[in-house]
Parts: sequence; structure tokens; C-alpha cells
Amino acid sequence: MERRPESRPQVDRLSAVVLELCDAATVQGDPILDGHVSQIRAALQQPLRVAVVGRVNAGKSTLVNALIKRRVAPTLATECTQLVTWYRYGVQERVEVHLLSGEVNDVQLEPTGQLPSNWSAPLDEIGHLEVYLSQSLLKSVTIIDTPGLNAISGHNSGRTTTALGIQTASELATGHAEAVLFVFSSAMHAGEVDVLHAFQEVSLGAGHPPVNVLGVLAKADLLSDPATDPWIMADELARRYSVALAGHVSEVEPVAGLIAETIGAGKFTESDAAALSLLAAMPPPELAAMFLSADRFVSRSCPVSTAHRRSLLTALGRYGVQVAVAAIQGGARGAVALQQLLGDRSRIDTIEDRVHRRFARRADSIKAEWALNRLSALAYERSIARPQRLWLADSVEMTRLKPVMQDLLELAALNDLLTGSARLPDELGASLRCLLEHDEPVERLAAAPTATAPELIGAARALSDALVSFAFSAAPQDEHVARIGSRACQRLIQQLSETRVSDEEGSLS
Ligand SMILES: Nc1nc2c(ncn2[C@@H]2O[C@H](COP(=O)(O)OP(=O)(O)O)[C@@H](O)[C@H]2O)c(=O)[nH]1
Ligand SMILES: [Mg+2]
Repeated sequence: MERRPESRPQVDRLSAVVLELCDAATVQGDPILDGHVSQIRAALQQPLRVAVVGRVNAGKSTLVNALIKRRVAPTLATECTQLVTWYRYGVQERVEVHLLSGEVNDVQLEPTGQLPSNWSAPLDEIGHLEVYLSQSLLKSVTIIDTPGLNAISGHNSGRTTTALGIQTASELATGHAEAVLFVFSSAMHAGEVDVLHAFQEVSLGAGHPPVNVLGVLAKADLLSDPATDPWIMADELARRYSVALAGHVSEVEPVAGLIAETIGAGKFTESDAAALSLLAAMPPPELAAMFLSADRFVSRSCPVSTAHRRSLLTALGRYGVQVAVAAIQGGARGAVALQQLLGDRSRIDTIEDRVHRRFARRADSIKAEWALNRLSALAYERSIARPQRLWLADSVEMTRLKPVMQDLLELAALNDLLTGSARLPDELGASLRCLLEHDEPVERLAAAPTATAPELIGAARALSDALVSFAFSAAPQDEHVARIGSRACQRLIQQLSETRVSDEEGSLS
């Protein structure tokens, strides 16, 4: 007998419902509505689009490279850092230059694997680039690298906001990001506050609920001096930022993007490991003196060539070099062991996990919600005939009421919990957050891995009861969230009971 899935369906169940609405909209026969709807339909059928946003030099492109495990995006101030670049999945690697005129030109990556720096068209005629790569992450998300939010009214920021979806209402249905990685560097400076405000305007204007925005504290390695562990400071700073940004991002995670980029892109070699071993063998006082500053690191006399020291510094930063040297002194040998260790230290795994857990796994709900929002915005678009607009407003509302759309309510409830717009008692709030954040029943109920189906059902009932009894005397918004949580428990109980019955039937046959 066919075994029922244990986790929530990953297929585009909700998107399929919204696609039906799109089909019905097309039959309405309004060409303008149809134009918008066909863009929404296309977006629903593609991987989730995640924009990487932040000020110039925050470490966005470095993070993009680290995530796609290739050094494709330029990370210095070259011309193409000014272009919005989409990284999409494609078996055949290529780059498409999308001109503002609508024309598309194909170009190749440089032999080094990087984006070319010369384009066949002037920069101000290029809308964006689309890079097709066969990296597996891109099967589930499309990543959009943006130039930066520094001068929100400036030319490049205009492009950034376009990628995020800040356009005129008539363009609302065009290529937008559905989720955001907001990158800011640890080296706070005055401009950062302006960028934050710009970002807030941008993210709210684009209708990105905080649950779809992840904060990334990049360049965590720069928080170190030779004597301290940067992660102590990075964790503390990330915690402070996550409080300060509570209404705008779901959480803030620190990362050492540069190390992750070098290791992920396979740019750390045996020759680098050998050079680091020479450093590790130096007398400790001399080594300590070298690590006092980047200048001293390259200028002092030492068995490793100045050029190689400079390249190590560019590839790993001072912290990365220090970590590797300390590991060698502790017995680590060879490039493979050091790659593993440096990769772990960069904490890119946490960012990957969050991209997967918060975005990729929830892509269906995020996309369906995004598409419904776009469709309801079209109901106010005056270039569409009034009867069609009225039909649209009504149909979006009816679609939202379908029982299958419970997932969207759960996402909204999680958002309310994360942003503090709904408050539940600490323990109950944590249990509900866990229920709404995870996929597997054991994780959703924070149960022991060995828990049996009846135990899980019991735990779900207990949580549901606690939520209902809280809801009786709660403020309206808190009550609403608690009731959605209770319904989520009931769905889980039903799912667990069905799995159990099918298992029992399976064992009888
Ligand atoms: N030490 C260190 N430098 C970084 C890190 N991430 C980026 N950088 C450097 O910061 C500069 C700007 O990075 P980039 O990714 O191009 O920033 P973007 O303008 O936001 O795309 C480059 O020189 C990077 O090498 C990091 O995690 N650690
Ligand atoms: Mg960049």
C-alpha cells in the first residue's frame, strides 16, 4: 500500500490553486489583466526568487558566490557590480543580457568562470543579467544579486528597487523578488542607518512580510582582533540587530562570507595549506607580531612569499589565516582538513539552512501569498475594466477562503509571532513557533526522535488544548493566532492518524 507522506506536501499545492484563478482570469478577456496574469503565472511556475539586498560593499556578492559555491559575481568595484544579476538554474551554463529594449543577448562567462566585464551594450541600456548555472541550490531558489541601496533615489538603487518590486502599480505583476536576504556588514557606519530606512521603505513597499526577510550580518570575521574570537561579538551583535529589526526581518545570522566564498568555490589549494604550515612553524612571538595588522602580515620577513601572503589574506582575511594556522598547530594537515574546518567556521551552513528552511521549503506558500497579493493589487489597477476588477477582487477573496489555503494563514500567524504583533505566553509561544516553523511532526512538536504516532498525537492534542484555553481570554490578535495554531494541531493530528492507519493496513497486507 502506498505510504502517505509524513511531512507537509512539498509540491506546489497552493500555487496550483492560484494558477486555477489565473486561468479563470484569462477567460475574462481583458488584455491588460491577461498581460499581468501571464507574468504572475510564469512566476508561480519558477523557483522562488530571493533578492540579496544591502548597501554597496556590505558583502552581498561575496555571499551570493558562497551560496552558489562559485566565484561568478564580481566582488570588487567593477562595472557589473552595478547590474542586477539573476542566478538561475540551467544545465547549460550561459549569461543572458536583458536590455531595457526587451532584446536579449547571450554571452559567455570568462575563462576564469567570472562574469565578463565588457558588455555589447552601454550599461544604461541593460536592464539586468541572467546567469544560468547548474548549481543544485538554484533548482529551488533563484538568487538576485543587487547593486546596493546606498542612494535610494540614484540610478542603481532604482534598478535594485525594480528587482524588489518597487514599481508603479501597473508594473506590480512583473519580475519581483518573493523573499529577501538583507545583508549588512558588522563594521557599522553612519550610512548604515540610512540604508536601513531605505530598506524598510523598500521591503514594506514591496509587501515583504518579515517572515520572508532574513537578516545577514556579513563580514563577521572582521569583528576580531588577534586576541578575541569574533563569533562572541558577532553573536551578540546579531542578537542586538534581531531585536532592533524585529518588525522587518525574521532573524539575523552572522556569517564570514569571504571564507565561505573561497572554500565553497574551491579556491583553497594544497599550496595554500603548505604556505600556512610554514607560518604555523614560525616562532610564536614572530607570528603574533605578524598578526597584529594586515600591513605587518605582508611586510614582515617570513618563509612565505609576500605575494602568497597577500593572496592568503585576500582569500581568507586575517581571521581565516589565523584559524588555519592555529588548526595546523593543533595537528590539522592538508588542504582538505583545512577546507572543512574553515568552511565550518564561516557558518555558511547556517545561512544555507535558513535559506532552505525559511524560503525553499516554504516556497509554495510564499509564492501563493505573493501571487494573491499581486492579483488583489490589480483590482485597483484602473487600466483594467471595472467588471473584471470587481470579479478579480471577489475571486481572490474566495480563493483565500478555501480550506487548502490554511497554510497561508499559518505563515501569517508565524509572521505575527516573529514580529511580536501577536504575543503568547513564553512557553506556549515557543511551542507554536516550533509547530509553524518545522515540517516533520517530531520537530513540529519538539518530541523525542523515538516518539510513536500515539505519543505525537497526544502531544498535538495537548498543544491544541493549551492554545484554545489561552484563546478564550486573549486579546483579538493573540486569539486569532492561537486559533490558527489550534487548527494546525488538528490538521497534524489528522495527518498522523492517516499515516498510522495506512501503516497498520500495510503491515496487515
Ligand atoms: N574580511 C571579509 N571581507 C569580506 C567579506 N565579505 C566581503 N568582503 C569584502 O568586502 C568587499 C565588498 O564585498 P562585495 O561582496 O563585493 O560587496 P557588495 O557590494 O555588497 O556586493 C570585497 O572586497 C570583499 O572581498 C567577509 O566576510 N570578510
Ligand atoms: Mg556586489
